[in-house]
Amino acid sequence: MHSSNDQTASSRPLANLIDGEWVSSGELFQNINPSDLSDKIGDYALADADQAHQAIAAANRAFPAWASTTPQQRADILDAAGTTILARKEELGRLLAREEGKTLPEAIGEVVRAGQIFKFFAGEALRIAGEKLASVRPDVEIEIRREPVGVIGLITPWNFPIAIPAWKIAPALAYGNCVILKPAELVPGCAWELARILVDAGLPPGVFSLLMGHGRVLGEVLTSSPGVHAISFTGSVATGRRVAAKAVETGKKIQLEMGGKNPLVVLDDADLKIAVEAAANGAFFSTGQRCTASSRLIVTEGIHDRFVAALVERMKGLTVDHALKPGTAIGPVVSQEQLDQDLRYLRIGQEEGARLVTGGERLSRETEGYFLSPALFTETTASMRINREEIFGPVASVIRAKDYDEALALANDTEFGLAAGICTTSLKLASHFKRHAQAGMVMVNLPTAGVDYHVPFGGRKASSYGPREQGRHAVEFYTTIKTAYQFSG
Ligand code: TXE
Repeated sequence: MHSSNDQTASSRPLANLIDGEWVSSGELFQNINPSDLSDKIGDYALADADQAHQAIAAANRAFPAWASTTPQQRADILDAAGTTILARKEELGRLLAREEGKTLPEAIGEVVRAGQIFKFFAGEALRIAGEKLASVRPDVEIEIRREPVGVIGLITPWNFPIAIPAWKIAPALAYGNCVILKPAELVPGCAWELARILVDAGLPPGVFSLLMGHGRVLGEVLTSSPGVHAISFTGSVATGRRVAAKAVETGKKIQLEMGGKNPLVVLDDADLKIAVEAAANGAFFSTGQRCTASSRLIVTEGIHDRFVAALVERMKGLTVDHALKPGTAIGPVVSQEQLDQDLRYLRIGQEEGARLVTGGERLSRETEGYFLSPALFTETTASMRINREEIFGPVASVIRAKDYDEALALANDTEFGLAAGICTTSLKLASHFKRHAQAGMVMVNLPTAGVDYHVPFGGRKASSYGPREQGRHAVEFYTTIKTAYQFSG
């Protein structure tokens, strides 16, 4: 084992951060660019279970002092981290596009979002409010205050390699918690840079640790250790449920963000241009690898054929290529495994009787990568697997509805409930949909994907569990309430 304090981006392999030290282990894994399989981004050290236990112990040692820092000290560190992220947006955006495969403009946008999140929570650290109430007993006063939870394990997926870690780390630190981040195996690069930025911003040792490596090893330690007091997870439904079951055994607070099968309803009275743009963006941008992707396009009879024709036209104009190439609208699928999953669902859809009107082809480009043309199914029904299971690729299906009522019923006919959208010019139906869509987020004349950073994010049903993420509401998960009584008679 090698340990040093002068880890730089140019030295290899990139190490884990445990108790303020950059720690390498014998085992390494390679970070490969899905746009160009010959482009090796770097070697990263795989943390093992012992190192996970060390990080947990260090976080518990660091917690009392960190929890007692002033809001100003925490705000200054978060603000400094945000400033650095924003100043390095181009370079971090390139790294993100290289390791995950979203296009460079999308990647830079995600980096900017991460910077803004740190700045937002720098402000929130100064706004931790409580309540004061009179007691039902004479001369007794009651204070309701918020305190940090303790050590928080963060388990993140590959599809937003910097924004998701940011929106979990920033509130956790703002409210005085210590953090252990376990990023997804496929995207250690952005997480490593984020760790480096946080160290440079002045975080004391142990307050933040980075453990790169396998979920089944590190995730299991984080979810089962009594030294971790809360787990915030984003990923698949199956892993999320497993994490929750484990975490409950040791009484942890849990927050889960999982899949979606998000409907975008398009009504006869919709502005066709707006509807096509919302569908193309929501379903296919970021290669459809967003939990908020519009994967079910529910379209009423009167506009169905015009909408399908215009969307197919728009899809044909979307260039699929290397994520860093100017003009690329859709980058590669993230990995061979994910590509296999997308191709499997394309076959399933056809076997189920859906009509593949365009796309779904493996594409060759100048560089060898996981390129897939955006695919659209029509003549689909709500019961088909392609309309019930999360595909997580550039694949969408159109479901025909006879009117608004049927469209709303179809929109809600899913085990998921993350985002739901409607395209209409009717104020009455837009308002009705906002009230009756069974989802955590509702969009009118907008794609289901694409959300602001300063307001709550999350869903219902199988999509989410526990308090919301982001915005002021993040305080619910990252603090615990204390009710204090004082007699002053
Ligand atoms: O997800 P996992 P994967 C869906 C999407 C995708 C599929 C698989 O359909 O094709 O999930 O992706 C960690 N204990 N989504 O394999 O397994 C893991 O290391 C604790 C949708 O990437 O859920 C990673 O850090 N942790 C989703 C994180 O969990 C464990 C976004 C997520 O990995 C663990 C991502 C364990 N036993 C995938 N096993 C969305 N809708 O946003 C793994 N992990």
